[in-house]
Amino acid sequence: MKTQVAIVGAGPAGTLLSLILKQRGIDSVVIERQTKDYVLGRIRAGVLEWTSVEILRAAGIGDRLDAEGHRHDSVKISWRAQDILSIDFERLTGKPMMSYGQTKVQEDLYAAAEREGINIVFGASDVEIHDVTTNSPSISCVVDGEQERIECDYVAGCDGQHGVSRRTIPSELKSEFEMSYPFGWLGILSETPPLPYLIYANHENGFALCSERNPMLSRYYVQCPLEDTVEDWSDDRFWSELTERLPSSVASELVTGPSIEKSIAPLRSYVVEPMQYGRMFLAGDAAHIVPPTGAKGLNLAIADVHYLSEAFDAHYGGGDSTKLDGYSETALRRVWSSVRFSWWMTVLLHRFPDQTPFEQRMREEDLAYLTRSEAAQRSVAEQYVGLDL
Ligand code: RFL
Ligand code: PHB
Repeated sequence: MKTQVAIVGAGPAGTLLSLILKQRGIDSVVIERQTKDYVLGRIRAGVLEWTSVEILRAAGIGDRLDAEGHRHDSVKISWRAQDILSIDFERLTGKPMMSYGQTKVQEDLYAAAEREGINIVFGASDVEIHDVTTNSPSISCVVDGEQERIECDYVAGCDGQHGVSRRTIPSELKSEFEMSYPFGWLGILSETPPLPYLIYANHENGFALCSERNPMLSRYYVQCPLEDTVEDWSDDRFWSELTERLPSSVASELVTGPSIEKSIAPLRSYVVEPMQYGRMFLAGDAAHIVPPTGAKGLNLAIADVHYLSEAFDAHYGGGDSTKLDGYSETALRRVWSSVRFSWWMTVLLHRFPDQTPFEQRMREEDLAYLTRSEAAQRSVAEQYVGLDL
């Protein structure tokens, strides 16, 4: 096989890239390790920045998003199960954000890719990337027991946190920045009506978050020790812990029910620099991880794809490679800004096992300042809804 851009990974980053490239007349092949059903079954992000909504609309997949997504003008933060602060994005920034699950984004992307006749190869194993420092890179893999090779001009590494692309960059040519947090998030889905708003809670038992997927599907999270397993968390224990971490006025509105999904995710911040090596470019979780507290992971993946597709367009459409050469530098500016915001939200809202009473007071003072200062709220609001591209 021969193509212009070989894309490794058919998550949101890889599939969106192939779709935008197709619309600009650039040919690609996408190679995915998992099956389509497996990718669609992963329960992940739920919140889109307004910037992401606009990128998805421009890629022609805004119809269902506009019909089924739930616009939120504000988000709430509570602490000590008592104080509640509401940050009104629409008033402070003129932009809302959108609740629309990653599962639906992925379904929309696969449907559009199919309509456009994009070649996505699912179930590819032993994926290896070759010769990206030459003018003729290629990818080898095994599909249905057959060895395949894809020759290409460029490689886009969109293969997530555990992919092969990042490992292709020799260690002496990359710098890695990392922080692991000493807790995880236990998340559940339940077929119950969600609260009408998103609320993040800082409580002495730990962080909690109430979110949604649709009018009859709620998504909730509680901070838990890293060693915990889902077996440690019966539904009853989950609901009673969540209720305790919320102000009573909020808890009284909660509708509980059996969970239909339950999983634990560790929290981590990670960035690799640069995001390019020879003719290979990294996008999304392949290059960076953020803890989910800032709701930034999927949005960053979408922003990377925006920059990368613009760069390929300038190269193939106008013979100008300046944007391709500068891709890493451009993408990393937004990456570091989101990494900082996600780290700050995580530190502000979680209980660290070894934190001192002084550190807790600092968090509460941050929250009190946010309550009093519109300037501080505007700063949080503009980062949450997403800075301009
Ligand atoms: P993905 O989605 O991991 O897709 C990468 C794809 O590459 C495939 N792959 C390979 N393919 C071929 N060969 C190989 N060797 C391969 N290795 C891997 C994988 O099978 C996969 O299909 O990365 P991508 O596209 O960069 O997208 C990133 C997002 O998925 C991620 O950042 C978000 O889900 C993070 N996230 C959130 N982001 C938000 O913007 N808002 C949120 O509200 C939000 N909440 C969350 C989250 C992530 C969570 N978890 C589970 C980590 C909540 C949670 C709990
Ligand atoms: C979600 O709905 O899954 C969600 C919402 C906000 C976050 C993280 C996850 O910060």
